[in-house]
Amino acid sequence: MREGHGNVIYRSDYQEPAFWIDSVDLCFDLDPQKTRVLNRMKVRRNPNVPPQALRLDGEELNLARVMVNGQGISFKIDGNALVLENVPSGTEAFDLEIFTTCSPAKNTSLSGIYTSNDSFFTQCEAEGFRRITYFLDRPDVMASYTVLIRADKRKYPVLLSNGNLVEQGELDDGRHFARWVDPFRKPSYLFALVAGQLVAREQRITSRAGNDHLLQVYVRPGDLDKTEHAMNSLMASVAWDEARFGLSLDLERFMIVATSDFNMGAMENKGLNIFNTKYVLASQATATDTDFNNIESVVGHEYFHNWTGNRITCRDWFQLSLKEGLTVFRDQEFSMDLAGEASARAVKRIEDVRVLRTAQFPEDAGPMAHPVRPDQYLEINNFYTVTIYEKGAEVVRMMQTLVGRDGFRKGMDLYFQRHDGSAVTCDDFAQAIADANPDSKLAQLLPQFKRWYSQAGTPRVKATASFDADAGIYSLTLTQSCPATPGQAEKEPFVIPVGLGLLSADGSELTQGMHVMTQASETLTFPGLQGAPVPSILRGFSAPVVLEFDYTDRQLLTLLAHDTDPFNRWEAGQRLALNRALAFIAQDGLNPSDIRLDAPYIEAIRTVLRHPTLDAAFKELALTLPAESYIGEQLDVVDPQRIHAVREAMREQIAQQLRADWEWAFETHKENGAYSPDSVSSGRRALAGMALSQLCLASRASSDPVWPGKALQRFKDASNMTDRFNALAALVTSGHELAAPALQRFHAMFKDEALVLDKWFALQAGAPDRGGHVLPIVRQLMSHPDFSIRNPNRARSVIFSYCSANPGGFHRADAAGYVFWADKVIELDSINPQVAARLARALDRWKKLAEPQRSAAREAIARVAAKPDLSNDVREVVTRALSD
Ligand code: B3K
Ligand code: ZN
Repeated sequence: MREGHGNVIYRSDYQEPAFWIDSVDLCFDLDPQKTRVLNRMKVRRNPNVPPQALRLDGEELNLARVMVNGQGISFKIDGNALVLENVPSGTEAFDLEIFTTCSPAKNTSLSGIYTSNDSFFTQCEAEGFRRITYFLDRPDVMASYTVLIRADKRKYPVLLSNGNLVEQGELDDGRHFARWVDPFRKPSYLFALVAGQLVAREQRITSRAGNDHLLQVYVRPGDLDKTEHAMNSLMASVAWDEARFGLSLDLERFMIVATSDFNMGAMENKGLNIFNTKYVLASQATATDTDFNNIESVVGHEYFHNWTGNRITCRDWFQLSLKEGLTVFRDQEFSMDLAGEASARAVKRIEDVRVLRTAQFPEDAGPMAHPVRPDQYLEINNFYTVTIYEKGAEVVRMMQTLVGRDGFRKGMDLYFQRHDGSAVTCDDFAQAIADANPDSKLAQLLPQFKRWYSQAGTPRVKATASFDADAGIYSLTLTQSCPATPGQAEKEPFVIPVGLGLLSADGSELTQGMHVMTQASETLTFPGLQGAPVPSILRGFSAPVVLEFDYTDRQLLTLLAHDTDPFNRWEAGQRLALNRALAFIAQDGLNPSDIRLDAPYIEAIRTVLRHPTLDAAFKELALTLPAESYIGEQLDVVDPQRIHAVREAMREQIAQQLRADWEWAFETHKENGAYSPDSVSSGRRALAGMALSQLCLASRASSDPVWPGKALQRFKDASNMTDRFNALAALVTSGHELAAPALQRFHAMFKDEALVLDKWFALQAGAPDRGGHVLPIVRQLMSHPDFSIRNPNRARSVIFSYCSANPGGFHRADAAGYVFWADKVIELDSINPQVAARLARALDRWKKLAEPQRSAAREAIARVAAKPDLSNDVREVVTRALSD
């Protein structure tokens, strides 16, 4: 590590803070250029820690005054810290007053306090509060907050902060004020302030517990008609947490505010959630079914943090998954419970597993691999990862599997009984779940189970089977291993719950159960069988592992047709497709256009498509081929362009061979009556959209204009964004000439809808590459008048859609994709390091690339790494990528 660039922080170095801050009284005079912040705190020494100077965190602040108990005091600035050597020596509380200024208008990092569309917003997690005032900016310092906001009344009529509004009124010179008091102690990362011209949808509710609450969703004037779904999602969240976990809303008022400039999805500030507009605004004309679903789950997620994150928070940032893994688990359960019946729940489970496998498994196998509870970091913002979130959620899910749903509820109750109001660790959580279920497998195996928190890497479970026909005994041997990850060469065996079922050759279920694996290798025997069964292993994806089993095609076809576990039914279809893709990729000299899919496979997927009782949503998932990135993960050496070509060729084959079936599917699913985003009608739209896309693709080979013409018509006539966008995408992804006028028309229709324009940009930057045509389009898009690299949503819609979501277009043999990537990482780093560091991760897996891409990618990463003055964010990512 080069000196003077920030240091690596280690979990093992944790110490309690040397001081506590009991209360914070903040006074803001808002001005975009120069905002004044007066911070008056009650501070006292922590008697558990040896006496030392008070070191406060601060960044990008202009310090004007420091006073202790009303008197000036000597101080020094040491790097980013404000150091006070001479604060009172006893353990009595003292008053500390600090006056600083900062410039929200110049803050392009969107961390701390910043302006967006002439309004003020804050983002403090993880370490943004130190960009607002000097503080002990760490989650274990919990204080009571009072906030006075003063600002020009005409420009900033709405002034919001956490908690309850206790006073408001007029000031001289057209200014006004509002005073907010948060009744709960909180860490600084949950502080929030919003000021601007905003309007709110309001809803009064009475909770199960009988209390009245005011719910508000604030947006810019003109967007109010797009807030109904967010409000409904919020009401559903409040009701669900009461019903499922007995957790009620603890505030009189709960506010959501949307902003179009936001680094991530949303933020759970106490009583004042701040959201990316993408996860608030929706109307049938502008948002797709996926958008509606995402809004429901993100609104739920942030709301559920009110208990899991805010009432009980993290002791230190290494414990991040304590709140994130648990809250993702809760939002997944919420969406499943709202989806209703078993098949819709299974669809949600499949979607969640798909995210885990296409994003988290590669992370766990790459240079940024880290345990669910990491041991070290350079920049904490780099650790808001799919491992902390999604794998963390799987770890919580396994606990629920081991103690049962009711046992898990008991565990949560005990967790709140023990720790409400404090900052705790992942160990505390696991202990509470185990202690509430003393007779459970979790309690018996707790130390071993907790290896899920400490060991990185995706475990592999290899299954081998044999059948003794004479004795009628089937034996299944399960062997687990886990590959080395950075800093962790050897791994100990995990506790792995393995959902199991056995099917007879004709597809009827013989037995089912849950086996909890604890050893490196275990053999299970099943006596009394008439013939060799078909095993259905890892049902429901009961653990976040890679399951290796040499299924025959015949076995997979049986599972695809008959498995009672919908997850494994879907998985069987994926394996059939994956095996074919891998075989084609490996076949030397095979030209993708010569690919022929075998009849049994085609017949099997035709049966799924035509199935009389399967849900449309399930069919759409089952007929979607494994993602290019997932196929790549199965290979030691990756040629992304070949993977793309093979997958596209398979798609085209399926399009042609099932043409009549796709026509049937489109005709029978295209009409869905009045728009509603429910799971049944959204599933039907998804399947109709897929059918249309396949029909446009099939027309390409025959140059038949009928289906592209129908797609254009549907694009024009659609009454909702899902159908309209699917039709547009069908034209764009099939490369049809009608795509250009349709894109033009789409832009003209939605030129004032930022979130829809993001879709327009993303569709073009992520389109299937034909002979390298996408990169020039990406460059053109970046000089489009509607493009701005400073807006994270827009930057993601073009740059990320190309670099992270379009492997076939990005990994060019001429390295032009990588040159573009390096230029953009460097450019973004000087604007917004968090966004830049996300982009930097697009080349995480460069070591697996085939030549010439491998060398070219390394060169591009090295060029970024050589740049002086990189942020810690980007430096950590590229340094790790280049290390062995
Ligand atoms: N807790 C925030 C994420 C903060 C990210 C900081 N870089 C949103 C969430 O997980 O709900
Ligand atoms: Zn979260």
